[in-house]
Parts: sequence; structure tokens; C-alpha cells
Amino acid sequence: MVEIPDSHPRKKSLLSRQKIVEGSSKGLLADSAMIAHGRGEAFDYLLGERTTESAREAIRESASRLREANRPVISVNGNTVLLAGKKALRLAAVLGCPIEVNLYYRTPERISGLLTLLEEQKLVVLGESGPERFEGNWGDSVRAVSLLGSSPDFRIEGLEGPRSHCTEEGIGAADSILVPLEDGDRCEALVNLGKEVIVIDLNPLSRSAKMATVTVVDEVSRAFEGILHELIANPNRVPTEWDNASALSSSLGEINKFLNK
Ligand code: PTJ
Repeated sequence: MVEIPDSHPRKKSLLSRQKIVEGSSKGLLADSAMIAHGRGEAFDYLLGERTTESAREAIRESASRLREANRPVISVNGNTVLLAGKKALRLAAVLGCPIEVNLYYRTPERISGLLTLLEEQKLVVLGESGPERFEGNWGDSVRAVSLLGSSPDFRIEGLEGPRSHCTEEGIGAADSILVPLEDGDRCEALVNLGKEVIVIDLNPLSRSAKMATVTVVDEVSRAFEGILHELIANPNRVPTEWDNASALSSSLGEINKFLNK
């Protein structure tokens, strides 16, 4: 691994790339994972590599919807586990929900490799003291997070092939699903099943961004951190009548504003 000095202006971005490269060499990622990451980087650049005000509003909405849900679940793919697995675990511990590995390019080897990595990340999170102001026992909350995906026993109706496989305990029975870097078809199929789908996607023009109930146009690590912070800082906030199309056009406006600064 190449040492990146703290003074490097693009340190964060280079570290994320390194995670993707390493995950790829271990066979944990889809062949097209780097293309997806590069597309995300390009949009992040246009957004100023920050959580914009409209993303912050979507983060607030997502937190209140996930809190209100009866059976929330966090669905993760390869890129998400590599870039933000520990953050997903912290969020699941606070929400009291499972994490399901659900892949577009599904192979048994990738599923088990990603679940093993999540188990390792869980041990790290277990050793932490937990977020400030978190009420409850951090160790118990982290231990309670189930890691699902190895034994699919449910199919997402309206989707063909292996990407439709999921577990009944997780995505199958969930009423609200948090899915970073989702594909448009699956997002649409989940919405058609009557589920609330909260997508995290840096591209406000993607099909999944347009299909979702709420889209957080932000980088996955920043979005997870923002939702976690919001859950703890504002526990009484309730969901609004969310207009996702208007939120997406605000995200495009943020790009415009940033480029014309
Ligand atoms: O692990 P698998 O098999 O489920 O495959 C995962 C990928 C990501 C390869 C697959 O779902 C895919 O090809 O995705 P797409 O269609 O390229 O879409 C990825 C979307 O996520 C794009 O709109 C990117 O802009 C966005 N994106 C990429 N990196 C990030 C991101 N959004 C938030 N945070 C990121 N770090």
C-alpha cells in the first residue's frame, strides 16, 4: 500500500480509491466496481466533495423515516462494504436493524467474502465506545446486528436472475430499505412491492435516484455519518411529505451553484 502524506490535498479521495483497489484484488468487488466508483467521484467533484444543504435535508428525512419504520434494513453491496462497512454497522446498531449483503453481480464467493469482512469490521466497532449521547449499551447493540445474505430464501418480484435473491428476514420483510449505490431496476421493483426505498447516490440523474422514495445525493460514508448524527441529535423529528423530484432538482441546483462560484 502506498503511504499518502496527511498534507496531500486529495488524501481522502486517494484512500477511498485504495480501498476499492484492494477490495478488487481480493475478489470482493464486481468487475465494474471501479467504473461505478469513478462515476461517483466525478459527481462528488461537481458537488464540491461536501454534503450539500439539499443532501442534508434528505439525510434528516431519511433518519426520521428509518426511525419510524417497523422493519428497517440496510442493504449493502461490495463498494459499500469496502468504503463504509463500519459506518453501516454503527448505523445498524443505533437503528437496531440488520444489514443484508445484496449484490447486483451475485456470486457465493463474493457474498461470503463480504460477510466475513463485515464480521471483522463488527469486531472493530464492538471495541469502540459508541457515539456520543447514544443511550443504551453499545456492545449489546452492535452484537445484536444480524448480518444477512448468505442463505437467500426470498425473491424480489419483478426482477430476473440472481440479483433478485434476498432473505425474507431482511429485505423480504422490510418496510424501509436503505440502499447505497443501488441499480434502477431493483429500486423500482422494491418500490413496486410497497417498500420505502432510501437511496444514497452521488448521481442525481441516475434511475435509482429518480425511482427512490428519498434520495440522498451524497457520498456513502458522509451520508451514513450524517444519518447517524441526525438519529442521535434529533430523535423526535418526524417524516414530512417528501417531494423527491424537487429534492433532486435542488441537488442539480447545488452543482450549478458550485460551478458558478
Ligand atoms: O457489488 P455489486 O455486485 O452489487 O455491484 C455494485 C456496482 C456498484 C458495481 C453496481 O451496482 C453498479 O454497476 O452500479 P452503477 O449502475 O454504476 O451505479 C452506481 C451509482 O452509485 C452511480 O450512480 C454512482 O454515481 C454512485 N456512486 C458511486 N460511488 C459512490 C456513489 N454514490 C455514493 N457514494 C459513493 N461512494
